[in-house]
Amino acid sequence: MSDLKNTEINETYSMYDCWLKYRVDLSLEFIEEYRKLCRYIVVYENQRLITSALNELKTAIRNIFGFEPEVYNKSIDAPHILIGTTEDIEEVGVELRIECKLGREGYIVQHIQKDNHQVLLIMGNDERGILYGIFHLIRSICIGKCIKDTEIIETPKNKFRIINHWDNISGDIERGYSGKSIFFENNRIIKDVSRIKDYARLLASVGINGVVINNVNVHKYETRFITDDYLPDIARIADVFREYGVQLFLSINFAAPIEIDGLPTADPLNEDVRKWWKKAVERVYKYIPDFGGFLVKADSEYRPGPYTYGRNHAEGANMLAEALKPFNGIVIWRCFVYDCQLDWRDRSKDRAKAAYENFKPLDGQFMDNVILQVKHGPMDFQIREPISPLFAAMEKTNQMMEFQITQEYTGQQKHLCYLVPMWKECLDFDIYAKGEGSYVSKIVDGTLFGREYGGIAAVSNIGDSKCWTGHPLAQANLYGFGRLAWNSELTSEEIAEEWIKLTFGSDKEVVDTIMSMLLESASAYEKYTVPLGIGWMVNPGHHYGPNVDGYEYSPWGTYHYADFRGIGVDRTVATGTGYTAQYKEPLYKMYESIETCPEELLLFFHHVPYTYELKSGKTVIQHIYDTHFEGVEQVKKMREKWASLQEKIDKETFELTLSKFDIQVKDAREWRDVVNTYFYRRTGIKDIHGRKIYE
Ligand code: GCV
Repeated sequence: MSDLKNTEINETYSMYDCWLKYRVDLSLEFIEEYRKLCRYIVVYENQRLITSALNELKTAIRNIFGFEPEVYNKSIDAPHILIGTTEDIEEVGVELRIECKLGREGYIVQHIQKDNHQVLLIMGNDERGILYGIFHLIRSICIGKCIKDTEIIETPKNKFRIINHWDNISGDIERGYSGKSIFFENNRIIKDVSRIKDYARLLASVGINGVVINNVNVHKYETRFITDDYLPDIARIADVFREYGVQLFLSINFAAPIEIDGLPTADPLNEDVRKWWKKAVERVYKYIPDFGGFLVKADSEYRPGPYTYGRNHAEGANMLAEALKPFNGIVIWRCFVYDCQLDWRDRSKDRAKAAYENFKPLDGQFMDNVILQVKHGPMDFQIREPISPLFAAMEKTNQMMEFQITQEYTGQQKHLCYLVPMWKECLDFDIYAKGEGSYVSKIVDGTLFGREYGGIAAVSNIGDSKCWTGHPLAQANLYGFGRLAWNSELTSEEIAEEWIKLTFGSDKEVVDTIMSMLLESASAYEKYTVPLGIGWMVNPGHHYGPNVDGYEYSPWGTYHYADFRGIGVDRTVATGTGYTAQYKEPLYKMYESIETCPEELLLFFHHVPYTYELKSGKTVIQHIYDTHFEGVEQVKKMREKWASLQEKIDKETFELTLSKFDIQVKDAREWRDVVNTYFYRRTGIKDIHGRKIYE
């Protein structure tokens, strides 16, 4: 990896390599077999991406076995690794053991006999497939899989697997907790791209194929990214990502025609505006021939959009889609559209209903190169939300999932919160769009509604911190996102195990300990923060730390309605905002009825008295007290577990992570005491266990 160029002193260098450390237990008996095969590589093609793939394989072999493999472009008389696309391999007449049909970006790794030699075949459907196949092989060796278990035929489930950066040209990152941007610095695009290259490798190694480098809130200078002022430098970044099969995308400002060229309007139906965008798009492709397309936040949190001109979101998106279509570019249009000037006194309004209300009526009106990007929940990346009902409502429209890797509401990378289980829950959720078995994963990958485009995007959690993610263990979320976007059928445990072994090695105690920490972390966070799906209760603005009424009287529509009698938002049709009706049956009835509503979402859907009895037999107030005490104890235990690994983890990583746990223990206590005290003062109801709750 390149030399580090950053100023942070407390971060850990060893974690810079993340999961590409090549830690292998060389005493494993099958290692010898790999060693023999790795001596020689045969590769027939020599295109750019294959070169990167080959370099990755050579680097891995060098690091793992300590020798430089010999590379040939013709058949050889010895065991070897054979690399090529389906076409190359057909040409040289290799017979596969299993008949297979690979999809776009797919690959096969198979152990075959050729001319009396053992050959390990890595065959990609295309060049990206080869790159992913090579990373699969490296991963398999490092996590201790024998050759037989390495064999695989895989095609990614999701066509688009994209990271969204909320980086600004100032170098600041909106909701970034890992230092400054690796793309921008002091209002300029960074000159030295070596760190970007390291990042591209990391992304490719987990199957990410797209990156949006700038914030969806597009400010003054970033609006000009699509002009000659910035495109030469942006093209340099695109070049770096291209080598790793990662397509570059840009967030755009819907009002760009006005802001850049002084047009009187940005009305999407105005002919001059449409021409303006066509020219802008042509310009972008002149610099970046494989440009991915635009990501758009419009009519959302004060950003401009089609509503200003009395147009709808389909009209806005289609204008851009038309301009991008001749170049095979796409528009990713965000559905995070809601009224952020609500009046808390008006109980009939419900922010949760907004995405569905804005987009459902437009189903079928979007061009086929538009994808709607929908946040997983109807609110905003809370630790517990129901799935957005919009996913089930847009049969004739391409849709993509939006997750948030950066931990805006989940501890801001000071707290350990492994998010993969939550993402899995979302993807595995049966939303009944077409009856039973309508899993969200099948909507976002396009298969349920037969859509061509689909995918998963997530907001990045990296910055120029030496370990990329501020908290070393937060790397697991970046790794996990990539793996899940590639294959949503992987389990949280499988992903965690891979990540731990690749990052810290295969020592059983290390693997078991970190695994248990990761897997309990999100539920611990939920316990000591916000109860039963109510969300928010954070300090306004920066969103860190407890403030139960922080947003209660604000215009943002994020209320809990706690009074001295009860708490929760009544979203039922019978007596509340009617949000439940946005779900298809049987979900509508399930959420509508307090008896069948899943308890972890009780306060999201219902307003209940504090004395309401849960299935556990506890009252809501006692549940709040108990979970907050438990959550703190869990965090203390996680800290102890980490401390027990002192001898087995490098000093810097160990100490940095321990310091994060110290913060987490302190913060969890604060959350416990603020939340419990708030409700104790509101209700006057004592904790049945008589624990200390402040007056
Ligand atoms: C980029 C939340 C965040 C904002 C973010 C917004 C969005 O409101 O707090 O920082 O803006 O979501 O997703 O557009």
